[in-house]
Amino acid sequence: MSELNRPIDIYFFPPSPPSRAVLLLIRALELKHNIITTNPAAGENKTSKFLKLNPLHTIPVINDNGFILYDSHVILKYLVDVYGQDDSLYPKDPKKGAMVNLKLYFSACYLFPRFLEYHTPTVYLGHPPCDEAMDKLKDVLEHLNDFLENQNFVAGHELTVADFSVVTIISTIEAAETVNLKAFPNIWVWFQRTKKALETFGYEQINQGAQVFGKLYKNKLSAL
Ligand SMILES: N[C@@H](CCC(=O)N[C@@H](CS)C(=O)NCC(=O)O)C(=O)O
Repeated sequence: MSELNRPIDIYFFPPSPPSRAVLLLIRALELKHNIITTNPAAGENKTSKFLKLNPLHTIPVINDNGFILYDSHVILKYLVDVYGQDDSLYPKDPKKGAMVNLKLYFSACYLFPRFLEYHTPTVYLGHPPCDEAMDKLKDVLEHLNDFLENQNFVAGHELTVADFSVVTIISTIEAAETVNLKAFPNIWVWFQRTKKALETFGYEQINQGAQVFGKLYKNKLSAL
C-alpha cells in the first residue's frame, strides 16, 4: 500500500514493455493501484492532461499520492526504495546497486531503442523490416547473451528490477517472432527462469500485452 494509503495510479498500455515492467513490480510489491489505460496510438498520451504529467508523452507514468514519475527504469528503483520489504530487487549496497543500474541503462539505452527501431516502422508506418535494424537488434542480444554467461539473472545471481525491464522486451520479441531466441542460449535459459520467478506476480496475465504487440506486428508484416 502507498504511503498515504491511497492507490498508486499507473498510466499503462498492455503492449508497452516498459508499462508491463512497472505493473509487474507493483504486483510483486503488492501495492494498491489503479490502472489508467492510455493508448499512445489513439493519442491518449498527447492530451493536455497527460502532458502535464509527462511532457515527454511516454507511458508508463505513476502518480503516487501526488508524486508524479515517468520513465520505467526510474519508477522501478523508486518503488523498491519506497515500498520494498527488503532491498533484494534493488540492493542498497552501492556496488550491487550499480550493477543493477548498468543493466537498467543497458535496457533503456540499447535494448529498448533497438527493439523500437526494428519494429515500429512496420507497426506504425507499414514499412518493410530493415536489415540494418535487425543487425543492430541481434548485436544487442549478443551482448545480453554474453552478460548472462555464468549468472542466473541480468544483474547477477539474484532477480532484480533489471530482469523486470528486460523480460518484458524479450517476451515481446518472442511473441513477434522477429528473432529465434533459442539462437541465444543464455538468454533462452534466463528467459525460462525469469518467467518462473515472476509467475507468482501475475506474469502470464500482465504479459498478455506481448502477444497483442506480436499479433499486431505479424499482421502488419503479412499485409506488406
Ligand atoms: N524510457 C521510457 C520509454 C517509454 C516509451 O517509449 N513508451 C512508449 C510505449 S512502449 C510510448 O509511450 N510512446 C509514445 C511516445 O513516445 O509518444 C520508459 O522506460 O518509460
